[in-house]
Amino acid sequence: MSSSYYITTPIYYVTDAPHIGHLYTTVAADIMAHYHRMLGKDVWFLTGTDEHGQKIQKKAKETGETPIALADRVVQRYLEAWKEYGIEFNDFIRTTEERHKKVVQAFIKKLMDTGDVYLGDYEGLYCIPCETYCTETQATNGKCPDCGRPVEKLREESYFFRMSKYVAPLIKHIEENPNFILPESRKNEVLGFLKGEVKDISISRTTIDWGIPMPQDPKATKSHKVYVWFDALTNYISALGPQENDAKYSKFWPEAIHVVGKDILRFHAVYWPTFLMALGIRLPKQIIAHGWLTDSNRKISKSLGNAIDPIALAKEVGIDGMRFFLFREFVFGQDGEYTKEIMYQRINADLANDFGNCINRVTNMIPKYMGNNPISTESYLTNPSELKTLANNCVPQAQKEMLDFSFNKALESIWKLISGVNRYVENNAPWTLAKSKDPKDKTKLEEVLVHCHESLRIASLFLVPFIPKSAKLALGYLGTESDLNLVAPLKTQLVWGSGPKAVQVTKSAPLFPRLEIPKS
Ligand code: ME8
Repeated sequence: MSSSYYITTPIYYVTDAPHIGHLYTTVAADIMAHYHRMLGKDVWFLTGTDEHGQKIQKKAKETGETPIALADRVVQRYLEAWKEYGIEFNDFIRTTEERHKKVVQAFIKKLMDTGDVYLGDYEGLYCIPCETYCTETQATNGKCPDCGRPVEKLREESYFFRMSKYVAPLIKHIEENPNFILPESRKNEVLGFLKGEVKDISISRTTIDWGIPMPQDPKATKSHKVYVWFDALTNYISALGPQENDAKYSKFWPEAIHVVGKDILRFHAVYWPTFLMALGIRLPKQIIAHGWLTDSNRKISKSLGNAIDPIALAKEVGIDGMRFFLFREFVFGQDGEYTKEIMYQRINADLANDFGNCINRVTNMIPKYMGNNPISTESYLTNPSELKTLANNCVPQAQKEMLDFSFNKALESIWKLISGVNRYVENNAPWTLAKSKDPKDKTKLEEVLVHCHESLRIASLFLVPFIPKSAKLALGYLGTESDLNLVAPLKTQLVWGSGPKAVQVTKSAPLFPRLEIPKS
């Protein structure tokens, strides 16, 4: 297994501030980056913004700004939101940066030299007021799908990318690498598309000014800008600085995992791999497509007017509450209906009641029944118990589920252990054992508490990537924050009995106050 790990999010349009959908993808990548850092991998986590093209140019016109002023303003909103949510990216790329533009131009130049990008005429249905092309199916009754005005047949000079040439090799790659596109259902969608009629695509635009210029070409009669998707997708490589930093590029590029929403899967699973094949660059390792967060079964998005501000949500239910809810409630590959009620219920039930209460109970009982000095755990942990059996089953299971991006299942597995602790406390009633004069009961009491403590150490450590602030606080109360120094990789530290031999436990403050569900 490689020791490097490279994970990316889509680069988001700077037309508007981020919403809960952008947060979802970014936190997913952050969890995976955090988790793999804890596993001892050398991680590179990239996010950023997509700043060229028609959408940005149009929006800037509406707001009365220059496109770059708009980008500079909106990018701050992304940076603020990611800071608030504790997103630990290694790099943030903006497509207006020089380091990016020069790679895009070098790539296009190479494809022009090999003949995979060629000059031709583009013919399509065009809406003049919106300055966009649309397909026959989009233009119902010859009307623009956006503004409803009549579209016209237009022909213009354009550069094309010879995508058709790479369809067969891409199908072969997808079939030979079953994990290249996940989940399976999305992979089949991509294969279905590839097995239909795939044409060469237009790779330049003459209708926009706000874009990266195509390289000089005496054959061209107009000034062309690079198609925004070619520009945007290249970020995953330009950010690694392939020309200046070969070591970084060689180390991380072969490990690339792109996390994307299902809306942009075709660009990542068809366009990008065919561009790379034409450039003679190896393909990314994996493309993971997740579903949409919906509101009344409609995709949550700025353009539909149902966007939800992540910073306002953090104020309401807390950063960790939000991070947890998004990945416990929804199945990563599928759409999920977002409602406030479900969010409040989930956070209250799992974090306030189960996890928070459990930490509170155990860190309260240990000083109460075993005294305020550090307690020694070693002698008790070799004995069997139902918690030990549970931990030995659930924790490896959760680790397996993480590798498949099955966040909800991994959390469910860890919750089996947490609920197990609550049940074990009830069944063994430490408060009754504490009243007994029998020395055997005293030993039993200590063993029960130490086994609860060990289960919570393991659960809290596993939860660090999901709910970093609260899980670290929990480890602090349990007296095992030294686990966070990761002297051994996470996998080893998650093994029963691998924690510190003596721990100083302190009674915890409530980790998650119960939330009052607002009346709507
Ligand atoms: O498409 N549910 O940028 P974008 C879940 N610039 N995820 C959602 C979502 C929702 N309701 N809404 C948005 C672009 N997303 C291009 C990408 S990459 C080379 C260029 C997330 O600002 C999801 O990850 O429209 C989706 O793919 C992305 O935001 C689209 O962001």
